[in-house]
Amino acid sequence: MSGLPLILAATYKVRRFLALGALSRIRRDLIAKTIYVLNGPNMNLLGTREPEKYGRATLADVEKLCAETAKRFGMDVVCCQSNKEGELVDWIQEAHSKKAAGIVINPAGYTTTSIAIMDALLAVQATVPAIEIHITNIHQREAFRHNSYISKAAKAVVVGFGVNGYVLAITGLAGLVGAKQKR
Ligand code: DHK
Repeated sequence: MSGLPLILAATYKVRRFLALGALSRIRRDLIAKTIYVLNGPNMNLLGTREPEKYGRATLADVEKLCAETAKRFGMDVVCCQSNKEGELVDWIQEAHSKKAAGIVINPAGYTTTSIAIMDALLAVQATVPAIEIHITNIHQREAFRHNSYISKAAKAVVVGFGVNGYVLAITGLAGLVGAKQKR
């Protein structure tokens, strides 16, 4: 091939290459990429609260860890903490209305009592999967901590890894929604 046909073929290849690039960018944008990281009551006291159980990392440290982990997958986080049950329910509904990729939730003291949080997670589970995380191994602790309402609505549960559990939960969630780790 020479002359004009060669130039036309080259132009076609370049345009096809650019179009495929644009398509893959659009597809990337269509994949939900925000993870809601929700922490329940007393998690604002992390760092000073029973450090022999919960460690010395603060909530700010945990949220930074979550943001860094999500970034590895091209994702981002919205981090919220509340001592109020209804506020956690509101954020679960917000995650749904904002089309978040998923929720990582440490319901803390509401784990064993909150039908409202369980119901909210069940209401959105078809499009917004939730991963439940506990810093401590709740099954090794007092019997009243063993029964989690939240587990009935969670896709998966991470317990006992300390604050690294948040890294595992986000990594698991990213895999679940098909996000690929960036180099
Ligand atoms: C945190 C809490 O605040 C407790 O109420 C749970 C959980 C355990 C945790 O291990 O992160 O029982």
